[in-house]
Amino acid sequence: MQVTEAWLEELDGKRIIEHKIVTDAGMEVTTLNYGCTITSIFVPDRHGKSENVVLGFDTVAEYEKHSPYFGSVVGRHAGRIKDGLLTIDGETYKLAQNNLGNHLHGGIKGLDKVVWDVSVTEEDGSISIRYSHVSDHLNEGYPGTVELLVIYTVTNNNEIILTLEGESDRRTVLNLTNHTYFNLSGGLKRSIESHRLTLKSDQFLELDENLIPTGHAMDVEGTVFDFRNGRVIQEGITSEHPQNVLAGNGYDHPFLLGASDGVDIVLEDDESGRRLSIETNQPSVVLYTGNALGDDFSIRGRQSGEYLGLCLETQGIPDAINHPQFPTTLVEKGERYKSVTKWRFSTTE
Ligand code: FUC
Repeated sequence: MQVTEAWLEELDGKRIIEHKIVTDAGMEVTTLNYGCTITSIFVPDRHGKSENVVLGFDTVAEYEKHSPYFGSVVGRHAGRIKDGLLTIDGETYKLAQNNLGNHLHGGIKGLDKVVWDVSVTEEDGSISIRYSHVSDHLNEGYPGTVELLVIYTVTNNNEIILTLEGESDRRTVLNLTNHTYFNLSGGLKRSIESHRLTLKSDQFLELDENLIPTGHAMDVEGTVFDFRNGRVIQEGITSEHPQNVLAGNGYDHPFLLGASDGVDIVLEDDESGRRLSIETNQPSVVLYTGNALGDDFSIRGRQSGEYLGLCLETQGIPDAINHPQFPTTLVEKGERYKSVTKWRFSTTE
């Protein structure tokens, strides 16, 4: 395995640094310290042909201008928080309102737009890129000075282990995720509509018209939200289920995950034979099928557009602060927040 480093332009007085890791098994992962962004992942198809399977740009300027969180870490709180209001211990904090009067993905300058400090560690059979950043008290409105650490560990087994950690000097909320858009066809040859998803989830969260959880967990049984035995994404895009229609014809929903020890999520593209298996310690995954992906820019020479990529955002519950029946995203002073998700790429017969 090997890692190379390239120094790009400066932003906010800090150097933007790109890392590229190449594994012995033929995987190549490129990242930036701007937003802890994964800009490309090359993995072989069933014939051994290596191609990029995520949405990303070649320049930082394009990330600043167009990116709907392509490959980046989002936070401090992923998803929407109603009216941008966060009440903790009787005190209400006004978060940045960057989505129809609500708060989304950490605000106007969320963690996806920060230039993080970076270091590299090499172990036996893996290389880790470690990003650190201190988010100040009341940054984007959030209480607490929070020390954040994001580690991407790339292994010789074609895995990427994403470890997202934080510690605050006062009670606050934390809910980080990585917002990669996958497209396993390779080099964006096709949309994700024919991808097959298997998800160990009995319930998804109903959304209101602003895509905020209403508080109702709905049973997947008998609906196109039932991915327990695998389902092609297309079925949810053409579905007349009011929740698919409301999400912009597709999925933009949190699915509750059980406490399973093994693989929770499998995404497959039959034509290329590529498979992505995901394990996580998080209580939910937001499945977003790129319903609102703009078509007014291009992605490495390919015009962007709806359903070109699909996100599997393993995380705590969006708007959890307003729904005490769901697992909390509150963290205590000095408590270590730690989210771990493993992506493993392989091929089918
Ligand atoms: C996802 C969705 C949102 C939004 C954004 C870019 O996580 O939940 O609806 O469009 O990403």
